[in-house]
Parts: sequence; structure tokens; C-alpha cells
Amino acid sequence: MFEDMVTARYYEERLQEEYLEGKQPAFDISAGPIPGELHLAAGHEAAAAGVCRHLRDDDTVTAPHRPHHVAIAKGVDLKRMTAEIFGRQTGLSGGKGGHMHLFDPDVNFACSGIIAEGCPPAVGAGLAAKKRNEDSVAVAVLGEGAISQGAFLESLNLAAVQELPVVFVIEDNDWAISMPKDRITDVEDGSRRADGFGMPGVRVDYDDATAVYDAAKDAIGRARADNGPTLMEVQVHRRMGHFMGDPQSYRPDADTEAAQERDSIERLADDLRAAGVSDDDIEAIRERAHDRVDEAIEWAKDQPEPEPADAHEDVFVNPPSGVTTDEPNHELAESEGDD
Ligand SMILES: Cc1ncc(C[n+]2csc(CCOP(=O)(O)OP(=O)(O)O)c2C)c(N)n1
Ligand SMILES: [Mg+2]
Repeated sequence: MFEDMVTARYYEERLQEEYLEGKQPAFDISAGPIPGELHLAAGHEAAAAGVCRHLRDDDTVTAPHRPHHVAIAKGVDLKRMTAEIFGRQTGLSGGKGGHMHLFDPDVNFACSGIIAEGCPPAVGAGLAAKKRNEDSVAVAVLGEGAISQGAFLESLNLAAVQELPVVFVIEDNDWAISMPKDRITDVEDGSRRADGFGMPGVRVDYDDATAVYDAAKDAIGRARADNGPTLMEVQVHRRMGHFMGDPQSYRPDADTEAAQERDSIERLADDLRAAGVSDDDIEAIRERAHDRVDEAIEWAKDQPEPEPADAHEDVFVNPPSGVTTDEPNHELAESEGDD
């Protein structure tokens, strides 16, 4: 868990540097080696590490728009994920998805920029496992800002009524962009949403990785033993803005400072020391993580950009009549407008 967490934190520190290249002095979101939005998950690491430690490659995880820590904990190929974020040909999706749309079928990982939209596919994966009599499970990760979305609530219902092996994990960082939690819902403890669907709900009040691990052990164990779904909520903290470039003018200084003070990584390091792990061993884990991240970033930056014509690939699985994936059909494109 510690290695996953320090890998995720350092990975995002490195991405920040790369992201800002060329975007200054006036913030130009389309400039630089990582064009577009970038949502960093510093402060969320314990939730992913504590849950994913119980998962196998054949278990499914769907993550939201803030996906890196979850992808790393699920074992997504770091080099191909990084190439995807840099928009390169050898990225997980040929460089077309970017950081919010990472797909790795080798470890059954997907994420989406549309909040709560990972829930229905996770329920689908749970249903498939059940119908095939397999003991794989599915986990859907979402933010507290998404807990009133229809996709989430309908998914809870279907998972409960069909007793599917699905665990829903809410990462409660108190904010949905600039909206504080108490302006989004009157339910302080999001795990209580479970009551309305007749499934167990559990809240981990502090992003203590070992507490998350213990709660997830029960939830995932229950799902794997065919005893139905669980809703978990984990209190995490948002150390950064909603996305890179967010001035956070809406956020009280005290809240930002509190988030900086609570660091689940340092907390776990203390726990490891208390359990007899030496400083040298802790440092060796950090070094290994940093080397892996540096290598992935250097590799990704060396990868080729996609060819412009590649934009026509992977658009349709079964191209409709008149559309070919070999040669761009300019006539069709012109007659049908920009779509
Ligand atoms: C269906 C939908 N509505 C609105 C948005 C715009 N949006 C992107 S992130 C976000 C807030 C998400 O907050 P939360 O779920 O708490 O996740 P966090 O960013 O805090 O990790 C919104 C409203 C979206 N992506 N999808
Ligand atoms: Mg949030």
C-alpha cells in the first residue's frame, strides 16, 4: 500500500511539472506536452491503495475523472498510461483518451470524465461475473459530489436487488469543484445512502490506509463470497485545486491548510516504523517508486505522436455502410458536417 501511495504522489508531482511546461505566463490549457485538463488526486491515495490491495487482475475497477492513484493501485501499465496522458501513439488508447479516459483491459480498469458514469459498467461487470459463476468482483469509485446522480442510485439498486459482487467506494474530499459538500446534500455520511437500498454501508472517517484496508477486506470478501454489494465512503482530502490552474478563490485558507497537514502517506510511514520497518527500508520503497515513475515519464515522452490519419481509426467497431476505416471519406464528412 505504501509503495502504491508514494508512486501515485510522486507520479502526480512529476506530471505537474510536465503539465505546466509551455502553459505560462497566461494559462493556456491547450499548450504544452499535456494539453487539456488535469485532475490530481494528491490526498486521495489511501482510498485506492486500501481497496485495491484486495483485488486481482480479473476484478474490475471503474474510476472517475481523478483516476491516477486508482489506476496505479489497480496495476495499470504505468508506461502506457503515461503515454496516453501525453497523447502518444503507444498510449493505452493510442493517445486519444487522455488522462480522464484510461482503459486497460489487461487489469480490467476504466475511468470516465462523466461523474458517476463508472457505476453502471461496474454493475455490468458484477452481473457478468455472477452469470458466469466466477468469483471476480467489481469496484466503482466516485466522488461525494456524484452521490445524487441517477447513474449511481440506479446502480446501487440493481446491484442490491440482484445481489451482485460490486463495491461502491465514495471518495469524500468535501468538495465538488467549488461546491462544498453541505451545499450538495443534507446527508453528512454518504454511506447512509446504502440504507435506502438494503445493502451494508460503511464509512471510514479518516484516510488511514489500514482502516480503509480493513473496511475493504470485509466489503470485497462479502462480494467475492456472493453475499452482495457494499457501499463504502472514505474521507480523503484534496491537497490541490480541482484541476491544475484552479485558483481556489472559493476555498477558505484554513481548509487548504488542514488538507496539507493531514497526510495519509506520512501517517502510514509512521505506522510502518511503529511496526518495526526501518527508515532505510521506507526510503528504499520511495526510491524504487520514484525510479519507476521517472522511467515511465521519460519513456512516454520519447514515444511517437499519433498520425493525423489515426483519428479515423477506432471510431466504429462495425463501420456503417459508406464509412471505411482505411481511407478517410471526405465526401461523407463534408456532407454530414463536422460530426
Ligand atoms: C454528469 C456530469 N456532470 C457534471 C460534470 C462536471 N464535473 C466534473 S468534476 C465535477 C465535480 C466532481 O466532484 P466529486 O464527485 O466530489 O469528485 P472530486 O472532483 O471531488 O474528486 C463536476 C460537477 C461531469 N463531469 N459529469
Ligand atoms: Mg469531491
